[in-house]
Amino acid sequence: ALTLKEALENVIPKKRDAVKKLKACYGSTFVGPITISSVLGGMRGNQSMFWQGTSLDPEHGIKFQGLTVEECQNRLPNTGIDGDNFLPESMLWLLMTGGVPTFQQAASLRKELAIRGRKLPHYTEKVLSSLPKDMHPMTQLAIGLASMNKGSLFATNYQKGLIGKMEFWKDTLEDSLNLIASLPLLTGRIYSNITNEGHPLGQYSEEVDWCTNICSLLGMTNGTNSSNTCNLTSQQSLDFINLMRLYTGIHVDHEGGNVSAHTTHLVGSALSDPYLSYSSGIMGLAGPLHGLAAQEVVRFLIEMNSNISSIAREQEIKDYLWKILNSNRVIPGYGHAVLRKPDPRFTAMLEFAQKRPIEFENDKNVLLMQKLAEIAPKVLLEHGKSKNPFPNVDSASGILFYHYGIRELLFFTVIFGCSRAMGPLTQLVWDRILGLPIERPKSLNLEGLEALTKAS
Ligand code: AMX
Repeated sequence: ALTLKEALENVIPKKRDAVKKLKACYGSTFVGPITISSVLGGMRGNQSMFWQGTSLDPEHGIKFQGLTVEECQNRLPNTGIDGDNFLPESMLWLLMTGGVPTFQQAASLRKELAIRGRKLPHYTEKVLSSLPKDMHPMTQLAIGLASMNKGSLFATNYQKGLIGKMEFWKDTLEDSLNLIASLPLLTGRIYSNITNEGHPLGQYSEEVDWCTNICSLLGMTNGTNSSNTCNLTSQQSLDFINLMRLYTGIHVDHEGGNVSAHTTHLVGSALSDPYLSYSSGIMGLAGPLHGLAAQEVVRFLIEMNSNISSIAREQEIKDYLWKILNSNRVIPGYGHAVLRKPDPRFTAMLEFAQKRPIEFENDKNVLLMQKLAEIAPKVLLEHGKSKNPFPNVDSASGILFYHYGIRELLFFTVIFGCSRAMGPLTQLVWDRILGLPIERPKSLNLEGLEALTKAS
């Protein structure tokens, strides 16, 4: 079977030619207007980034190399033995090469990552063990990743002047795969820092997939470690692993303009290596307007449950939602800047719960999450402000993790960060393949903008 690198090498010449032709023949074609609202409004609607792996369709949601979430679920390989969800490793292959991997290709990438990720560099271990255990887990992740820049092949070889520009992608790919592979150990290390005085909660194995290692190192699988504090049955552990595969498989990327993806791309455009670039992306993911929404939803559901007498009382739920809206607050987990339909990633997470009715029958937070998906859109429609009254992905994800025992709400975003590495780092490899330049938009001051109004 071809390795990921070989499969990538096969598609590079065609893509390089296409980009060269586009630049040479159509370089002056207009992509769209840029308005003052866009300049002052977070560059909304401003089509000015090149991003290959995913695109966001207002009707169908995110598409991964043209495939919807549902198509990915039907077509991307899983382990073949213990799960109904595709492997994020399969998704990485799809993003990187543009093609669906065979079962063997997915299995070989799974193995390759498991081997690459078996050890954290000693200096990273040292840095992580020195951090206060109450330090924000995303700060710990960003520090851990940035420290790994010391071992970056790209940075080392670039400094030695050993590589030509068109070859930069090879070390960028090496670093990116090493970074992605290191995330189970990094994540486990951070979770043990915040919950277990830094003592390991589980063991790493080269024989299992990336998500099984993440779950094991979070202490969520049975029998892997004597200090394991997890109370899950083996079926629950397996379900949790599949939840992890589902979650990390569909959060990999959401076009290029979101803060974590854009930051990685921007920092990477200065030829910073993948560790520094993605560490910066993680800093952005830590923002409350970006990666923290899932945690807001968990708080919201718990609070609502303590304020209503029963989930069966629809009117009470409606009244509660109206109280929030009337006090000018938003209903977390609903609405979207681009999507105009229920988020298919939400639907996938909801189906995960629906397939396991007995598991969730007594979890009033998960039941409320499901009930809200019926009620909240009606209320938001009546309210009439939100352009999209439907649930987004964050409506369901956090509360499912919470159900299985991940109670440290700030930690959810670290799991998000594991997943999100795949999309932006794929793009970084492609940035190098295509030799994209440093990003440098022109900025304008107030007087500059005012001058434009006189000209028009
Ligand atoms: N509850 C109440 N009001 C809402 C709403 C919601 N869930 N979603 C949008 N609105 C309101 C907006 O606040 C805005 O009101 P305003 O005119 O008084 O400012 C109006 O509806 C129009 O907003 P919009 O164009 O539909 O949305 P947007 O593109 O400005 O913002 C988003 C999108 C996600 C920030 C917004 O829907 C929101 O705040 N949702 C709740 C928080 C949330 O779920 N965040 C996670 C988003 C998923 C993600 O990207 N990670």
